[in-house]
Amino acid sequence: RDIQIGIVGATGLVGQTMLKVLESYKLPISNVRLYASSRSKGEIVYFNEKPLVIQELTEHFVNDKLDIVLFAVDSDIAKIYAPMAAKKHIYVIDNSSAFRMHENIKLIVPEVNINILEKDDYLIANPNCSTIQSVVPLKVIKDLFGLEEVDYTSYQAVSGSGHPGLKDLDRTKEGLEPIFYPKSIYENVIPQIDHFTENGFTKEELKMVNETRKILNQDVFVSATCVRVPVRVGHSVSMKVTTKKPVDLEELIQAFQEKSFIKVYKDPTFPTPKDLMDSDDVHIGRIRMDLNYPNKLLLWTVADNVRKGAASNAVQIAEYIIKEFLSNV
Ligand code: 11C
Repeated sequence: RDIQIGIVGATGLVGQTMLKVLESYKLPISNVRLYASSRSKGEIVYFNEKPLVIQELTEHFVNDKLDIVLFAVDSDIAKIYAPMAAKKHIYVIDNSSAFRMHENIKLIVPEVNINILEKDDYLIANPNCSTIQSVVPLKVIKDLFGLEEVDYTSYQAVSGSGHPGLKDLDRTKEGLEPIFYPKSIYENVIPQIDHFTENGFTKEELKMVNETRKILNQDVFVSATCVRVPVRVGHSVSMKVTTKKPVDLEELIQAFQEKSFIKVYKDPTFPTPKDLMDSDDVHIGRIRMDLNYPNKLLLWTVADNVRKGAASNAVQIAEYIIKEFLSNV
C-alpha cells in the first residue's frame, strides 16, 4: 500500500529535519507533501533527489489523501489544523505543546511507551525535547529500582528555539543586541527558557515536570531548572534521581548498555553536544551514586534536540504507525 506523508511547517528547523530523517529512515512511503505559510508557497525542496513544491497550508490539506501528517508549527496553528486532519482519520503527530497534557491524547516516546498507542489514536503528541532524552534513561531506572523523585538541570542549545535562536547566537557573537532571548546568549548562559509562570518556574521547566509524569505514567516528584547555553545543537540534562529501592550501579549500567538506543560513556569519558553527529541515541555518562544515600544516583545525558528531541521521535512514531496500523489496510 502506498503511504503518503505530510509535513506541516516544512520550512522550520524541525520540519526541515523531519524531511531529512524521513529520507534516512527509508520508510515505505510513496510521496511526501510539504505545507508552510503563504510566504514559502512554491519553494522547492528535494526529497530523495525528487523536487517537492511547498504548498500553502489551508484547511483543504485534509483532502490530499494523506495517511500521516507531522506537525512542526506553533501551538496556535496546531490547535486549528491538527484536529481537522485527525477527524478525517489521518494520523497526526504534533510536535507542539498544544495537546501534550490533554487527558485523551497520548504523549509518546517510542523507547518508553509506544505500547499504549492504539489504532484509533489519530492525534498523538510528541514531547518536549529535553523531556524526551530524560525519560529514556528514567524508564530503565524505574523498571529496575522504582522512581521516587527526579531533579533536572538542563543545558539547552539555541536550536531548541529554531532558526530565531540560532540567529540570536550569530547576532550576539557579532556584538549586536539580541532579538529573541532576553540577554545576549554568546559567551553567556541564561536561566530562563520560555515564559515565567506564577509559581516561579518557567513554562519549559513545567513541561519537563508534567510531561515526565505523564510519559512515565507515575506521580513521581519532579523539579527542573532549565538553562539556555551558547551551543548550536545538543541539549544536555543533568539528573539527580531518587529510587524506591537501593541502586545497583553495575546492574543499571549493564541495562543501559543492552539498549540499542542508549550509548553509555564510562569514566573518564563523557558525552558532549559536539559528539552527537546526527545520532538519534541518548548519550549517557557521569553515572554515579550520591555520596550520602544508597537510593540516589546522578547522571548526565546528551541528545540531539532537533533530531531525537523532535524530528526523529516523530518519525519513529510514524514508523510504528505504518508497521502496526497501515501495512495491512
Ligand atoms: C527549547 N525545549 O529548547 C524548547 C523547545 O515545547 O516543544 C521546544 C518547545 C516545545 O527551547
